[in-house]
Amino acid sequence: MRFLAVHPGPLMYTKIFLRLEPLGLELVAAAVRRAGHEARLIDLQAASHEDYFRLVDDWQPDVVAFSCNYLANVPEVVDLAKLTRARRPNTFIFVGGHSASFTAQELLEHAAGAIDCILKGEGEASVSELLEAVAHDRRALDRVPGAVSLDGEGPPARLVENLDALVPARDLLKRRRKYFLGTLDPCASIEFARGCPWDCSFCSAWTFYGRSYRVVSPERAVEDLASIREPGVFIVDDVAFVQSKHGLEIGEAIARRGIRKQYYLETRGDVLLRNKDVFRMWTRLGLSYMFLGLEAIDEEGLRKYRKRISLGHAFEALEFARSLGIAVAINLIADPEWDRERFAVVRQWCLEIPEIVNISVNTPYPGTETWRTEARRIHTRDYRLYDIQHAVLPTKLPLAEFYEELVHTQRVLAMKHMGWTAFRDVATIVLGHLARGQTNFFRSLWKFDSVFNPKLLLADHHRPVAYEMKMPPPVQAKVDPRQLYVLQARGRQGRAIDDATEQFVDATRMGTSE
Ligand code: B12
Ligand code: SF4
Repeated sequence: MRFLAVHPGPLMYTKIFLRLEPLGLELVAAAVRRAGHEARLIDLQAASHEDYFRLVDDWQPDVVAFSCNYLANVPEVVDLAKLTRARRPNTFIFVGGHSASFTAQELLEHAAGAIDCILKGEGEASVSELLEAVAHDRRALDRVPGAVSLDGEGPPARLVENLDALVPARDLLKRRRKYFLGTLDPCASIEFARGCPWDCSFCSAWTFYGRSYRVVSPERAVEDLASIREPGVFIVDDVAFVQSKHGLEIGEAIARRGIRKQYYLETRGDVLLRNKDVFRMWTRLGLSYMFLGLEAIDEEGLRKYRKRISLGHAFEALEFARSLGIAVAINLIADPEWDRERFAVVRQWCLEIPEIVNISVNTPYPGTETWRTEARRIHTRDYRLYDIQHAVLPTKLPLAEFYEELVHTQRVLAMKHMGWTAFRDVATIVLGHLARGQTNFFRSLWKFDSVFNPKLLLADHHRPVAYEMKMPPPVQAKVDPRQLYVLQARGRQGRAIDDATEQFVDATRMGTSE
């Protein structure tokens, strides 16, 4: 069968700071090819809707599969499915990915028949079985693990047993030069581990994977890395190098192979402090950017986000990251409760530190604990606003003023690293990019005001809403994590970490899940 994989368009952040390859979809497409089908992939972060429809008309796929990791992309995916159905009534259309897995039933209802099914969980695990049913017996759909259709639901989604068996179909992605992250231009993505052993209340990374944590073997990781042509590499792991042994072994294998790249990764402050040797080694190997999850700059804020890391430790982690001599970015979560004074304090603090500071807005998502425990009621059911750049909970300031403060703060912070000042600091790198025809980073330096604008953010709240999100269930004081999992939990056995690391995780997490 002809299988077309589609990644939806960019959200706000991707319009400026970075654009990354849809690794999950490349893995699904690879599984489809292994099962003997013909696969193509189009990424609407780097191609237009017209390009997509041209491809559908010319290539006439038997199956179209959308990736929906981001809740904010739901309306786009539903509309594309409906338009595709109108053009090709017999094409089988399905959706998978992170957010689709948590909102399967409502997605099917919005699509009113234009989406044949949702495949929950890890696509590689059961996509070939799904295609088998599509080709030979559509009634068998409800026997495919993770498949949900308007007619019913199959058995629970299955976990991929061995990550080493997976190879992303990177060759399917046209325009690879479009992918970049800051000065890493162009940049590819790689996965060294999957899942997260922590259980932060505002996050759905752990609930999706049933709090499991699996690793790619060092040999396999380095083989994959060696096949990447791009000089920049984004390590997509939720928390990089949870266990030092794994990070050191991959590092040693990279050194042995003489691979030279520049890397970006995201990790936690307490992991950084626990595994200093690993991060020092990776700095020698080419680690250039690190994103540290701190989330708040005061004890109260950190408690609220249930990071059991004391403020002293958070600053110590920042100090250590600084000492590595690499670019460090941190994220702060702005609460809709923030008033002008709180924004001013944050601005002041951020201006005093050299790091890149990213500010996102506290947003409860389906699949998280906060979705069920947040007592403040969401004031919009427009999926498009759930991109952590908009306020979906009631704001203390009038909404227009909240956005003015937010964007003013984001602008002050962004300007530390954008425009001519930033250009002067990295002129040699940028001139090198331009000489090779890579313009993504250079252009990003001047885009801030066209994308981040308080009037545009406010206007987004007044767009007609075609698809309304389902309301959260009645507020619960305590949530049983089993209600949240997409992939079933296997407890301790599902986490590929040693006992010392398991104890460290236990001491730094707040939840009581298995
Ligand atoms: C890497 C990453 C990014 C990257 C790359 C995204 C990309 N181009 O794909 C960058 C840095 C760009 C990014 C940005 C953002 N991200 Co992000 N990101 C992640 C992260 C850490 C890992 C995703 C990943 O690549 N995993 C590895 C691959 C192999 O897995 P995968 O993509 O999930 O795919 C698997 C399954 O989902 C499924 N699948 C996926 N697609 C399909 C399609 C079909 C048909 C099928 C059957 C299956 C299937 O099978 C795949 C293989 O197993 C996740 C957290 C997580 N662990 O999921 C957050 C996460 C997805 N991001 C999140 C958010 C909020 C954002 C931003 C909105 C943040 C911001 N600052 O604005 C932006 C939006 C970007 C945009 N779309 O324009 C949230 C999503 C919340 C939500 N419910 O919508 C997550 C869950 C993080 C979190 N803990 O809350 N992100
Ligand atoms: S450490 Fe917390 S925020 Fe980070 S991925 Fe894990 S559960 Fe999510």
